Amino acid sequence: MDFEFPSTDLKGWRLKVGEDSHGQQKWVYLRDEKQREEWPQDVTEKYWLGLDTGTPELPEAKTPLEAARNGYKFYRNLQSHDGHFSTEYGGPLFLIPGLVIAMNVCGQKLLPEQETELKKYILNKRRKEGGWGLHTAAPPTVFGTVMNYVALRILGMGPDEGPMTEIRALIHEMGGATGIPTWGKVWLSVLGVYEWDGVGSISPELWLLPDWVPFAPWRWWIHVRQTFTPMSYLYGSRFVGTFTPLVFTLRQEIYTQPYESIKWSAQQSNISPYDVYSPHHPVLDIAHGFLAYYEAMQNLPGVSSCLPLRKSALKRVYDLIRYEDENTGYQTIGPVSKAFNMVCRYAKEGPDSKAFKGHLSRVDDFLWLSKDGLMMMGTNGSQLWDLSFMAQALVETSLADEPEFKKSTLKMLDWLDKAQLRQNPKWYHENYRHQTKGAWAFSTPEQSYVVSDCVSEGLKAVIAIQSLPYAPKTLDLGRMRDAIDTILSMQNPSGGFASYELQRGSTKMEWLNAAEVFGNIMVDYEYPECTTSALSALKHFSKLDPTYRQQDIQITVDKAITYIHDVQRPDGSWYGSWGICFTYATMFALESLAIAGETCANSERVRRACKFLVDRQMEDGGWGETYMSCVTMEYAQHEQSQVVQTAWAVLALIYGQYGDKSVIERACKLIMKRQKPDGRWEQEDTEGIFNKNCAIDYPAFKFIFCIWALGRADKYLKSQSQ
Ligand code: LAN
Repeated sequence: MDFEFPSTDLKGWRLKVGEDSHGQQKWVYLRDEKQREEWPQDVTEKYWLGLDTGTPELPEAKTPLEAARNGYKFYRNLQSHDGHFSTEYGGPLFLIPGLVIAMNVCGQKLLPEQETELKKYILNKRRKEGGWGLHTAAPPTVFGTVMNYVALRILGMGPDEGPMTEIRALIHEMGGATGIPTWGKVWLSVLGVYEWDGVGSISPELWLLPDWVPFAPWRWWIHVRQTFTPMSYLYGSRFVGTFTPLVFTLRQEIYTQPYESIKWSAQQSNISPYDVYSPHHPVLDIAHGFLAYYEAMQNLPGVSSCLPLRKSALKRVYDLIRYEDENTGYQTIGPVSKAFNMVCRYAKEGPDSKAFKGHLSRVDDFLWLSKDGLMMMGTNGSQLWDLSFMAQALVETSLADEPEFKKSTLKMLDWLDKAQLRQNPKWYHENYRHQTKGAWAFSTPEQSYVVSDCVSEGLKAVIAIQSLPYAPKTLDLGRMRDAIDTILSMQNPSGGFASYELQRGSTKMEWLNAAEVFGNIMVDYEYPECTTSALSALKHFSKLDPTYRQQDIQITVDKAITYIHDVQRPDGSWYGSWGICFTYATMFALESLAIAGETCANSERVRRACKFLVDRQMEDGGWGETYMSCVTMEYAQHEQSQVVQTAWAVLALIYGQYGDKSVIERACKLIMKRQKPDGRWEQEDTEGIFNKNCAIDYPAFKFIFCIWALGRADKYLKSQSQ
């Protein structure tokens, strides 16, 4: 019998924007026909649900600028009433299971419609090989397959319903769940289907180390420490949810041998070869070996709760969890810590506590309904990031000068105004946070984290819009100076900028990387992308206000350019850590060099970079890289050109003032050919990456960068031919 995917009536879904906080996005389901009539679906909702948007056909574009205009005519339909562009942000496949397990152990249920759509999403993203990988573009792993199988079971799928038997067979074929990577071990232990003894020590005592210790956790990359912190609480207190019948059944389903016969202590370093990207460093295994003795003491009944060190470590860790929750309005920095923190608050304070309820109130922020079902996003949206680029693109292409787009442009400024962080976080010192005064976060202000490139692109967007004669000067120089202070505070001695903070420790801390599926996660490394955003923001600002911290800005910019020079690869490219991959980073780096006055005409570096790109232009005029470039650090050719990467290459070549205009013309033709009659571009392959190994989608990029590249190319091609 054929199995039918579960689904709800998509006509019942609406997107609520800004209900609880600025920029918030939340999908709600209207069961009642009358409510649906009173609140009809708009184009944004229809678009993201894959329904007919009814958007009109536009006059055929004859020039790149006309195509850019058509593109924005379509894209502005997706602008919300508050000014931002609501967008899905999916890709990673380990997020939903974390949330589903967390809700389950806390005795909570999502709405039935949400559960149905979550199941649909998981099933839709199942690969032809039969399971799930780390992200939607990757082949199955034990982590992806076991976690999603467990999620489906909790969401109500029977053990033999639809494809479940097949999936279980694949799990067994891959060796069963014993070899699941550490983060999976932790989630399964919380649920009660793995034993904490099988998890290498996640010692909360590390948070008792004095700050001067070279590997103390406050020095770790923020995402790792904010994930480690609640994990260490759950590990240190050996938290396990209620033993329901499902727990006992799952214990029999996901292993290749009886649960009771598994030797758990031997599993600590058992990580499935299907999953490993960063194998444990011997230092980590040795540390785990020592800590195992200490942990054995904690485990002795009656002894564990009397040990003062563990007690004070747990108290310390719980305080840090509370600070993080309160700083972020219970969003936390991201979806992984969100689910873990929620369980910690439940474990300590119970289901009726203010803290736990606060967490529940911010679950929907991470859930996005797509045409494939309900997903958990990489963050609570990408509001600031998408909007900042779009604003700059509109201004640089001169589309912002056109009367029909003025209102939309002003709405963006209004959004930016309300999204700027006006002060440092409440628990600034206590939670080891970087200053945030004057900054913008990647998503919403409530999330509250500065990112070096988000504050920079946010500021650039404000400067761009406020340069328009019709725009009010909503952000005065004082507020921009706050942003500048924060940007200046984020430069590392090498001249490069990292993501959220300064680099706080040695790269040797990578030896402690216990998340086997990601690379380069322990340290906040410097990135050419972030560095470019920062240095360009400083430059744009200094034109506006040449007196403010003039010398600091100049020194910072010079050092940043030196860093960009230093990390250029011999083949002329730059490696990208947040977008795919060499094309993405090379676009940023060439923007930096253009600011330094370096172009093909006078710079061998720029010529080398342009040659790198031009050598990779495909037959059809486009560019295409797969995420494997990020994984292997070698250019991986996509079999099909991608409009987003083609747009990045066009922008890069324009920054470099590349002379052969036929290269850019052919690229524009390709982007125009792929445009639909209503101005949209279809979604192609994934655009983003993090931690070297996990792809993440930026679906707004196909609009933003195509419009930007076409509009700029139009000007560039004209100026060249004169
Ligand atoms: C992001 C998304 C945005 C991204 C850019 C601004 C593009 C980048 O230039 C700097 C780093 C940043 C902010 C970034 C860092 C890591 C994030 C938050 C993500 C890729 C989105 C999801 C990812 C996060 C770590 C996912 C949760 C998984 C864990 C490993 C904790």
